[in-house]
Amino acid sequence: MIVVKKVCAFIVLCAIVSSGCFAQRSNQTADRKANPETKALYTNLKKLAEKYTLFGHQDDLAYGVGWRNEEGRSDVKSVTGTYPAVYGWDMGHVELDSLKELDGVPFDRLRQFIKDVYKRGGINTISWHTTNPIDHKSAWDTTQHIVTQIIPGGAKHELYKAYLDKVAAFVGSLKTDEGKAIPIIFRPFHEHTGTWFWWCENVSTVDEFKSLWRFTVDYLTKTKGLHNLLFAYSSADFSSKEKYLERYPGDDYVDVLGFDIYCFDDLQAYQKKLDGQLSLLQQVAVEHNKIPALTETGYERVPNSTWWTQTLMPVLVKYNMAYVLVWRNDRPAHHYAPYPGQQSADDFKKFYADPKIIFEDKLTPLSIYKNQKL
Ligand code: BMA
Repeated sequence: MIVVKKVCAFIVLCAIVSSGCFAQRSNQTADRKANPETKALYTNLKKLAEKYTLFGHQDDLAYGVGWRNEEGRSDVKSVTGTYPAVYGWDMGHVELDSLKELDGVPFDRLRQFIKDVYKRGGINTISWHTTNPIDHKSAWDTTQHIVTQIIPGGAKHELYKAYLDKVAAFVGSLKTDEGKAIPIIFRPFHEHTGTWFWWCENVSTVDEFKSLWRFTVDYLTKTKGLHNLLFAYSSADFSSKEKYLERYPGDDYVDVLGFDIYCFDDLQAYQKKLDGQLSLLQQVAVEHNKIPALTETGYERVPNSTWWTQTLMPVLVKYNMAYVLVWRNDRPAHHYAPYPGQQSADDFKKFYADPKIIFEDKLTPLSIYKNQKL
């Protein structure tokens, strides 16, 4: 009798565990078939985030203030002596078969930059300021409801598939000389809680957005067979966990959680908003077992000489963000990282030297694409 009772108790316990009561949120990549390097990146980035934050810069190798396309040059390196750990790129206009992405970087160069970064043990993340597949107007054109027409069941769905075919062809071409697919953190449909892109919340419903996201992930991984992608869900402003998760397509479709936020002249207002949102993001990331990151930030022209250590750092240091990425250095009036002589350059060197922050010199020895104990 006692044996029967014990067996029954064991069966009940198994049922509870398998029903998910005690089950931990999945610790796997959204693409279960991701290649070993991509899985290692996922695991290692999550581990590193417990202690460190990697520094990232958009288009770092392609151009800077006063220069364009000079082999090996980087404004970040010119100031600190080393490259960023994370490199942001954009593939807007790949969908148009254009030779250059939307900010003028030739796709052939972009491919080479991504290869160089990977070889040095750095991390590549790609956003997609895509035109819309219906009339090819810019990402910022919100004059019609596009999403409802291009998701599965929509009249223009095939046009969206044709766009994704171009994305898949480019991503599929990101390989090492030995033919290994290079891991990429893909960050589509960013800032969706804003109102300025055709995929934003003012021009798509919650369900339409989720359908667009899920279709995109499934098409790239299952139909096109790409297994080198981690997927980053990154919003603009939000004021609660519920709001942040409103358009969340689900744990099986996302690897990195982030948001984009910019600093304007009221530094304290920026700090307050950043602090509040990072706190919410961190809670959501823990609850969903995902990698948290500050996917875009910065202060245009960095017109404050201690912005890095006195404005950004005091807030950043409170949280476990895997990386923080500042936007591109296009011209004197539009840049987010310093260059030699720029007024925040000395302060940026102090930020670089902070033990919590990792640039490429400290990342390379960690071999983040290898499955190992960090
Ligand atoms: C914006 C600006 C634009 C650019 C776009 C996409 O923030 O930098 O000049 O075209 O990002 O990179």
